[in-house]
Amino acid sequence: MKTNHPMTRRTLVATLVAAACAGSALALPASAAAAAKVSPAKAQGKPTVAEAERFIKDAEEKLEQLGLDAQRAEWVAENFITIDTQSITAQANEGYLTLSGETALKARRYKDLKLPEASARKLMLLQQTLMLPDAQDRGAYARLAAGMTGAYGSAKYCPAAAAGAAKPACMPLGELEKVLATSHDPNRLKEVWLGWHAQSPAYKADYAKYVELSNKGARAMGYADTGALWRSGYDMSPEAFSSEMERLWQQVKPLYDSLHTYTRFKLRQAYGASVVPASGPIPAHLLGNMWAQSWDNLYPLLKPATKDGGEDLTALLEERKTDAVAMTRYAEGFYTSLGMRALPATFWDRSLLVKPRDREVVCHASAWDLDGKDDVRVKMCITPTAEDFRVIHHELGHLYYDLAYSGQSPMFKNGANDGFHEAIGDTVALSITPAYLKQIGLTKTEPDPSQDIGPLLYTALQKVAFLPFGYMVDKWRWQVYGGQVKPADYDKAWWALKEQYQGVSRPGPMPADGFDAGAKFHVASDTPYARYFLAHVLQFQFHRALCREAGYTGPLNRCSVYGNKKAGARFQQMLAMGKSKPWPEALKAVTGEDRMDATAMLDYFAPLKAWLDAQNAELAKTDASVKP
Ligand code: X8Z
Ligand code: ZN
Repeated sequence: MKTNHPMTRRTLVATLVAAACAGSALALPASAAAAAKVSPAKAQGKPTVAEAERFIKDAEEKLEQLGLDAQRAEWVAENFITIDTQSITAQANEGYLTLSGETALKARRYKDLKLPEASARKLMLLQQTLMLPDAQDRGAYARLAAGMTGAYGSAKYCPAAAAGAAKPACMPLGELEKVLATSHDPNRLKEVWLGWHAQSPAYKADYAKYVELSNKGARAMGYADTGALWRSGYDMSPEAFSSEMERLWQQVKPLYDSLHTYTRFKLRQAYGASVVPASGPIPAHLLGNMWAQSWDNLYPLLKPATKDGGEDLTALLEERKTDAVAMTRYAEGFYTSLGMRALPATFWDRSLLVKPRDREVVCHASAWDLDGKDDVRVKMCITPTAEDFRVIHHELGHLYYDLAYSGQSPMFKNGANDGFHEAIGDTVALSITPAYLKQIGLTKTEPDPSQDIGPLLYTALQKVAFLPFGYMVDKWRWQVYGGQVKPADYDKAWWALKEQYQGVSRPGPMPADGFDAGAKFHVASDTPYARYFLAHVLQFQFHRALCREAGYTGPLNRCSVYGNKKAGARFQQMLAMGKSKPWPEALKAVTGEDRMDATAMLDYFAPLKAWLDAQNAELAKTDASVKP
């Protein structure tokens, strides 16, 4: 999620991520300029193209340096969660926010000039930021951001002691997630689910204050609110972006509905009709994941009875005692097989790959670039599971993107849009096929293609199940930032969306002071989320295109581009463009298409969709046989 350029840093600058339509001048309230005590520009008289070019060059260099300094402070804060490191990162972010706000204001002086294309794009990107004129507001904003990230990272559920027994140890998120992934005891699942969701109310008031400050900063730059600023980052208007999201969701919804219906039937068989209703939403604690965002942990309960699901990668990795470095080496090996460079030695020296025993860290996986060149790192608490095997490929995707565009000028050292950044590693991970695992010696057998429904179901439980979650998180934030949802209704709105889109329900009544959205990392750390929805669509589009480039014509789920230099070169060509062009051009460089399109995902899962619909028809007839 983190990338090298300050433009993609998730707290202060997460909102800067991409481009609005060129030429859409953002109306700056005169009062904001006055309050900022920043003259629109020092220079007097009519601005010239040469002056604008100098301004842009100077601004992007200074912002890059300050952004990298802030990034370094954040790296330390997330690797050592203490009151002091939070204070240091807040100060660094505040400094960055001051400069980016001032720069955005000054940039307006050049808005009527006819600049070369690249400069015009940079000028537009420079204005996609918050602008908080008041130093106190900036300080408060930065401190709240650091505090919430730290609070999330160190939160734990401390179970009460049973009568007469010793108090059990407090459980960090990783342990709670493991219970949700492996236990089939609905009471235990509910306990850990509720236990984790009882932690976020501690920073609900901070979040509400943060939203107010953020909106103040967005409005000062002429945006309706921070949600509109986020939606302006896609080379189109915020309204057009909302429509794009909805269009893509409608494309994939029938596939999701089939998966949801099948899952509910199978969970009803496993847990009984008193726990899982015959229709309507599924209780969220039964889906194998704290946020019900991916359901692959349910595979043992849901797998087709008559089909071979292939070898269990988690069991294999555990059995072989594959350590964090070995997991990362497997991922690196995929990228180098495509013709990309080996990771620099500093990556291995400076990354955090294992959860430390003796200090608090933010374990949520992230990828960082600390110098805009090659000081790239991962921070992740790796365990030997199939899930982490995928996640480390995901994180290295961020780093290979960073490395590929490091030759661009600072403003363009970023993904074509943030969905692209999230899609790179996932695209590579789609090539982790049974044939590939056999090729690298991780497995011994390769199931017959007639047995593909099992693996397809497994992948759908990760990727298809994710889609409505990927959509609703920011639907909620757009409403919160837009002011339609006030703090008293945070949970009501959150669960209305969870029920409407995901079809999941809260496993207990909403507490009065609840903040369930805040139990998700990206809300606590204010990382935009629509990017993951886009990435889930884009990765199949990229995969289809790379397989085509490799000359592959069979079913998409059997395609691995491992070792294919031609596909690698095509991918690399897009990665090297960074953000220098509007994203449709980057998409075209790989796929030949200039629209995001879920048909690649639908093609990939077409055999599964047919199978699910047949199963659902059968199960509907036999539902009377489920446990009472
Ligand atoms: O946050 C992440 C990555 C880091 S960018 C591990 N992901 C989202 C999540 O965990 O909620 C990847 C998929 C969605
Ligand atoms: Zn990511």
